[in-house]
Amino acid sequence: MTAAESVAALTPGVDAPTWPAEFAERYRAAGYWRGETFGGVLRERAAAHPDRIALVDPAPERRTWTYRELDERADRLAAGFAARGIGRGDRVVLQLPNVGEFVEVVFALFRIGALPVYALPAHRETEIDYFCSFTGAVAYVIPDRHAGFDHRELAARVKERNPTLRHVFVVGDAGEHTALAEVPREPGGTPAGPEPHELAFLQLSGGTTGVPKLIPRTHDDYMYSLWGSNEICGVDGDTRFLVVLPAAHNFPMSSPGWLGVLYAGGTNVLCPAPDPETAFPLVERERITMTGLVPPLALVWTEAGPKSGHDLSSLELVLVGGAKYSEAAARRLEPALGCRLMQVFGMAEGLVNYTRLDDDPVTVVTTQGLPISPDDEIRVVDDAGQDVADGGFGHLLTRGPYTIRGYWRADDHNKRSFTEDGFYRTGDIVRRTATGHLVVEGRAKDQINRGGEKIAPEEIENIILSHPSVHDVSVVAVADEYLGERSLAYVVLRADAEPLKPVAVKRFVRERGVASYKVPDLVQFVDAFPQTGVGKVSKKGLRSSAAAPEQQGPRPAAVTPEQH
Ligand code: AMP
Ligand code: DBH
Repeated sequence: MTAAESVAALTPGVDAPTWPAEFAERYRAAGYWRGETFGGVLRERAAAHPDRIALVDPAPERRTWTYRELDERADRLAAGFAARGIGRGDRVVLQLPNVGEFVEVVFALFRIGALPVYALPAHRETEIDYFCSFTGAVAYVIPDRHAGFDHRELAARVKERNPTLRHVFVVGDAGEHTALAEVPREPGGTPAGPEPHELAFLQLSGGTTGVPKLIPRTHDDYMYSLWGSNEICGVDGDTRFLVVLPAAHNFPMSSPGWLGVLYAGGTNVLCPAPDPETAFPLVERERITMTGLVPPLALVWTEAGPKSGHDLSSLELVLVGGAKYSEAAARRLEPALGCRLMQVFGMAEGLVNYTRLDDDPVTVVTTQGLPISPDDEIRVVDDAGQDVADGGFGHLLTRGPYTIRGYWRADDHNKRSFTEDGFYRTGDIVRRTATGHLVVEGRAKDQINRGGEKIAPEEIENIILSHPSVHDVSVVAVADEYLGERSLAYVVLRADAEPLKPVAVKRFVRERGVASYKVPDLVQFVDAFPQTGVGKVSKKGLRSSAAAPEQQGPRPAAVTPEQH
């Protein structure tokens, strides 16, 4: 890839549709797009309050970064990356757990205008290979080992297959690769950074298709989602935020997330694991004021809070989102943790809704909130695309100052996921209350929401279909008391195939190298699927006939719009 091609990749409109000029002008005029870049914001905060603590990485020994240190380290690492030939518009797949280096690397890349591609720690060879090849990534950043998995071996295999991938940087023991700590860190010499309207990074979508979609976010638009969130959540320089969920997820990054907290000059504490045994001592010791959880975790925290013996009294606000939070569970959180609850319904594509601190308690436990911006356009439409009256169920479409107009290099898919006039088809079925609050009632998209982790059934179906004994497969959601939903694979074996055990199907998926949350929770062998008129597998039929045997779990989730 030439330098000119790389820089083109930064430019909105080149690899993905962007906001038409009249919208961009309107968003600037309204003050939403402030003309800031992430690299510039960190520089300003470091000048304004150099000695405040920006980051705490508590394990294995407590390390802290002041704003000045983070700024300087990002600068030096940027110079080091540049010296190794990483430049503007280059893609860098970043797969780190919640460690200080995550933030350092991200800001170093922001400084040189290279684009982080945010992989999750759980991703494995299939996903990483795809991110590297699809984006033409020049570098891949990993931990040496994490959660019992050696990322260096995977990286070596991925590098072999991807000629664009020139560098593997390792946090820790580098093995055959390059230690991040050894990247030259002479001060200065960073090339000109990106413009505010240019791309900042590629975020991942949970997706509905065989391969994940990449979400191009600009400095201008993402920054608005941060400071807009900060205003709603009351984030300021005194906020002490615990990053409990994987830092690469859009929710803990931006709603208001660790980036929002850095924008406001507060302190982030990086939590190495989300369980109460790890998190509660940190809440106590670091005087945490705010955090964000997915519903299953919120349940665990709610159970554990009152009996933990830890002093959680510093906690002021817990945000819960990523999947539907039941009213019953939501009611229990505030008394159990002694703090306020805010529900958040967001998406990496853009739109984020929050209940408000001055909402009445019933609204907080029964709705998923209001959009950040007065210029978030919300439509709730029926199957024919006609607006439904407030209170009625419909498909949520949205357009606004921080919602993308198209995925990255996905022209065909974009035609389906966006309307001609640029509304994103969220795939969510919602109801809008008289106050404008949205209630998530279901889903029209073919996706499984496993406690906030999104699974595209098609991706897993394709893997199972490649098993020599499998004739056909359909992966669907079933209700789960703890996770909300989990995954069930209906498998039709070939007539001449030896019988298979469910565990063999699960092992097959795991061995193909995908994130473990995508491995089907349940496998059921069937003779045939219900057919639709056109002879295609009917997922609706499957869900309603889902005779999951007792040992395999409860009846299927009422998640499809057809069931309302
Ligand atoms: P993604 O597009 O992968 O970022 O995932 C965003 C999706 O997660 C949304 O479109 C919803 O389907 C789901 N989601 C996020 N927050 C909530 C919530 N609070 N309640 C219900 N669903 C949610
Ligand atoms: O699920 C999500 O993707 C999500 C949830 C809450 C999100 O992206 C967000 C807030 O910003």
